[in-house]
Amino acid sequence: SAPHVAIVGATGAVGEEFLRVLKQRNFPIGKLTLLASARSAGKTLKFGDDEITCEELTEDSFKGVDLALFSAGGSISKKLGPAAVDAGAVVVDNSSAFRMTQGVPLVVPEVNPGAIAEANIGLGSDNVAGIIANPNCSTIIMLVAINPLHQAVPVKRMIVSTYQAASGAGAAAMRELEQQTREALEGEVTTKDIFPFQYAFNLFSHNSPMQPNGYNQEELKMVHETHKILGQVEDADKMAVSATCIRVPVMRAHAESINLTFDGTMTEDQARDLIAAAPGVSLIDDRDNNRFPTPLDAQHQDDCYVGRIRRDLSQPEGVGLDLFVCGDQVRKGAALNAVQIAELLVK
Ligand code: 2RA
Repeated sequence: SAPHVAIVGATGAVGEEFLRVLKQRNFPIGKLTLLASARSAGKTLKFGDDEITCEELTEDSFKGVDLALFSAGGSISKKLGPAAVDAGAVVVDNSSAFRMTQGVPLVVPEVNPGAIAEANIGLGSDNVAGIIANPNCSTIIMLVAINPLHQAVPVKRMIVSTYQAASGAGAAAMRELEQQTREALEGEVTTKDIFPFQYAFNLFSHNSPMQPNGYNQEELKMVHETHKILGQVEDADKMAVSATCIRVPVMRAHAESINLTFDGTMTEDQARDLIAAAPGVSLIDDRDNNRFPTPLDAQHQDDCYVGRIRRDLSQPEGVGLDLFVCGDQVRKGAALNAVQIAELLVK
């Protein structure tokens, strides 16, 4: 029978995208429970033609739940993810709480779907309940674009610069960007509640905590999550990855510039053909018209869009490649990826 699905953090940007994606993809649902904070409990949300009332999230919210999609922040996942598993639910967690935990699969369905079966997590009688972690949005968008190439010719070094949307910092950051843009056009920016400096007509180093080594947490997530998702455990096998993450005044789609060094030969034509044939990515790579991916092309879309594929002239022929990718941070970067994981469980 169709699973009893619970959404934790139902009223957030990702929570609402879960509902849109589940409906659009006709995900089989026997019963749907929406869970939110005490402040948001009682709100009703649309699910297709139905209106569903959010219940207050508690330890006891998971009785009878088969599948729980979490997107309510790391502390809620840490506190209640295990309680959901104890109640027999499979948890797909969008927070960073368990991503690097040994035994918790970290999954991009186009890249490493097998990690779920390896953990024997599933909804069947011979499966176990457990937590499956959804990777960080910037990692998902990067890997869905480069994986087709890496599977053909191993990537040994990847340098990525990101241009990350406001949605990654939450709905309040999106509202602040809009408000500040108005204020800037009127001559004076006064609203600075989310970030301590102007966001409108500006860009800045990603707002995640800075580490002693000079990288911020967002950048280190892209490094470490890449290794786990690609199954690179031994240091000698690990792709050399360096990231610079920047927040830019864009609403909900991330953009990333990626430079690759291959352990073998990868021409730009081979790369273009591999990406054109790969799931989850589409090409916008029109040099004649200088037409390449933009965040507005990618927002609200399932696919990530790849362009600017070109030989890296600073490296020997066939060894280095540059490309540019845009992907919706709320959709493929969070809700869609999690629902695609859930689809693997009900297959
Ligand atoms: C960001 N990756 O864009 C994060 C989303 N939690 O800030």
